[in-house]
This record gives sequence, C-alpha cells and structure tokens, in this order.
Amino acid sequence: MEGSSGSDITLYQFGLSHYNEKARWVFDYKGVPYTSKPVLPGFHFGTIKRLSGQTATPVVTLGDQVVAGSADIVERIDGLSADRPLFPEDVEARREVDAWISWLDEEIGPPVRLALFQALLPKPLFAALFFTQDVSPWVRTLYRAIFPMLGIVLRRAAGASEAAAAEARVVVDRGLTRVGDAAAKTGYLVGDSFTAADLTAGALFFPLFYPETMPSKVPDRSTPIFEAWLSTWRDHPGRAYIERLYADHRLPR
Ligand SMILES: N[C@@H](CCC(=O)N[C@@H](CS)C(=O)NCC(=O)O)C(=O)O
Repeated sequence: MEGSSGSDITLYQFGLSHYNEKARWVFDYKGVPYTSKPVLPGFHFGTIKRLSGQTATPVVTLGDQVVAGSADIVERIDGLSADRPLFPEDVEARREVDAWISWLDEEIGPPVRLALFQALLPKPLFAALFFTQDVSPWVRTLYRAIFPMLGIVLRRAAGASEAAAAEARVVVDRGLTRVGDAAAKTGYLVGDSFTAADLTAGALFFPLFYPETMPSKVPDRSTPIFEAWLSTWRDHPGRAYIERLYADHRLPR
C-alpha cells in the first residue's frame, strides 16, 4: 500500500493483516488521508512498542496522539467527520453494533489468522511474498532469506498446529454462517445500512476470500497453496455477504 504524504495522520500497519485491513477500510471509507508506514511481522516490535506500549498493529498517530487497536481506530477516524457515519445514533442499535464488533474482534479474528497461518506459512517462499506485498524488492529479498525461521516463530505465536487449525476452521465456518444469516434480510448486520459492524465483519473475514474488488495488492490467487486455501471457503453460503460488502462499500483509496 502506498503512503500518502502531507497528512499528520500515520497508520503503522502490516500489509495483508485483517485487523489492519479494518483500519485501512475506515480511512478509505471516510475519505481521510493518511501516511502509510508498513512494518514487517517480526521486525515490528521496537517501532510499535515505542509508539504505543504494546506490539500489535494497527497503530495510528494523529499529531502527538497515539491510538492502538483496530476498534478504537475505527471509532476515532469515524469521529473525524459526520459524513458517512459508521455508528447509529439509536442507543439500542449502537449497542448491537458494539456487540458484533467485540465478538468479531475476540472470537473470529484470532481463529481466522491461525487457520490462514497454518495453511500458508509452511511454504516459506510464498509466505514471505505474502507478507511483503507493500515493501521494496530488497526488503522482500531479505525477508525471504530469513523466512524459514521467522515462519516458525509466527506460527508458534499464532498458536498454529494442525489440530488447532482444524478447530479454528470450525469456529470460522460457524462464525461466517452466523454473520451471513444475520445479514440475510437487509444485507447488513444491524438495521438496513452499512455500519462499523459490517466493516469489521468484512475485514476480519476477508482472508477467506481475498475479494477481487479489494484495493490491496494480493499474491497470485492461482498459486497452488493459496488456491487450496481459497477453495476451502469458496462455496460457503456466507461468502456472498462479505463479497458484497467489498463490492459496495470498500472504496479504493
Ligand atoms: N485487538 C487488536 C488485535 C490486533 C492484532 O492481533 N494484530 C496482529 C496482526 S493481525 C499483530 O500486529 N500481531 C503482532 C503482535 O501482536 O506483536 C486489534 O483489534 O487491533
């Protein structure tokens, strides 16, 4: 992802991560310019810790303020302008949106990542390419060289193993059915318009599909290991909801 200079808002992010996609989506949706600072998994600790006191991305700086955590970033960036609000004013609807976001962040994000890591990280060359879509070729080459070791560390950090990934796929499958069913009537999770709940669902489930309409650079979908992962989810009934969110609401930068 390219950085746009001249903004005093900076997003520190991992390229293809789903929590980071949430942050990119809110900026793009609200039309808020930002400077993108891609950091690489495994090399991010110092920078992110110095900024925010913890190590997870995304982290946003707005002037001298620091916002860590995708949910807080979505709320903060949404609050910068009244245009295209992502949170309903109605108190009950707002509660529903918040409940969806908490569930998706806590129950869906981690198993999606675990299952994806278990599927892709065993092939170091592809995995290195996968994580370095938005960095310079020489950084990619360096990353590729060290990836066999780093891949093991990342998989361990995500708790990945065949047994854990099988369990994670079941949780993800059920979760996707749940959002697909909930959105079946109006096309949205809460009420009849796009909210932060849908944005969160779209972003956290995107790694199952890598929708064609997503604005990020995506590795070649026909690479066998990637195609095998995508084919796991291709016929899931919940797919239509996620693809439609991307087609209708994921504006390019
Ligand atoms: N609850 C956090 C989770 C973010 C998260 O898990 N980020 C991952 C990337 S998908 C990360 O940066 N992991 C590296 C680390 O924690 O050091 C959020 O919503 O932002």
